[in-house]
Amino acid sequence: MSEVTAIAHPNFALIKYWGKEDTISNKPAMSSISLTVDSLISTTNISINKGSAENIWMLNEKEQNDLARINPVLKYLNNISKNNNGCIIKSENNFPTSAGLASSASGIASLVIAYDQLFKLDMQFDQLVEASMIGSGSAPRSLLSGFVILNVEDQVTSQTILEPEEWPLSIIICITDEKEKIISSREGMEISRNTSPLYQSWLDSNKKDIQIAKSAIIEKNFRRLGEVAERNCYLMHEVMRTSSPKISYMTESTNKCIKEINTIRDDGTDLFFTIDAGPQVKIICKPDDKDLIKTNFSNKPYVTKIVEANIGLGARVIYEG
Ligand code: 2P0
Repeated sequence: MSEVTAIAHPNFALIKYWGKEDTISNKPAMSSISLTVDSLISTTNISINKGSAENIWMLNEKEQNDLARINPVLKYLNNISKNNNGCIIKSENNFPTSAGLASSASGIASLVIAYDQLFKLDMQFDQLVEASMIGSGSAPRSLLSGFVILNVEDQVTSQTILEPEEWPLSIIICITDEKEKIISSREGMEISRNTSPLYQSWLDSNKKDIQIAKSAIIEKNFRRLGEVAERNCYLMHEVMRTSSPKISYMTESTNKCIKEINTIRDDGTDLFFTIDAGPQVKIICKPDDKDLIKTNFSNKPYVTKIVEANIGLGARVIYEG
């Protein structure tokens, strides 16, 4: 086999990871719960750079000079496969990269799955988790389908709580700005850990939020899940805001979306939102309500694009040649 292509979807955290326990293994300091998002796709093709130890990484058809994100992952994987050659990696996203849409999670998860297949490693799931975590702390969640928990107490484990068809909710993404973020999540997390006076209480609140969200998902309690997800999201953005220097990924457009969501909710429709390291607003709703919500946002000048999604599957190989 000379090449393998794998795909993975980004995931949106409902209970978020913001802060690392260890910057080398990249282990998150807190557990997280996410949804895998089907219509956004990262595709990664991998082949061996025969006769050279150099890794080459093309992202959206542009050769990357900075391989700091993928080299440690490849080093970990080469150790298992005993490969001494470099790899040629071609990744593409069908959605904006580095704009708060979790492209690094899906990019890394697809890379790890493609590598495993190219070298026929048949890695244990725990090793896939460890390898992808080195590249992005949220990437292990993109290995799996549905509602996913990444538990970091003791050993890091990742598991699907419910499969997509067990609770088929809809996701509406309001894109407000496609520009790449100025402060990467990686830098931002370290700034927050070192400077935010709220960081300790953010850490302390994680266990409870995980418990509430996990049981709300198991019981399919939409309102309870929405309440804890919004509270958790607000607290993460407060941690960012109280960091020094201040980190703000939310913009005026983001706030206008939140206001509109609150109006729709006051009018009797169940929905909730989450926002990550970027200004885009992700709305979670029941499938019957998605058209009404889309119509509400379709004529808003502060929303540049609306993307619809369902809850998706985990990372998988799509081509071997
Ligand atoms: C999350 N984010 O739980 C949180 C919420 C952004 C806000 O995980 O440094 O690309 O590579 O581990 O995983 C985005 O950060 O960061 C992220 P690294 P990652 O989804």
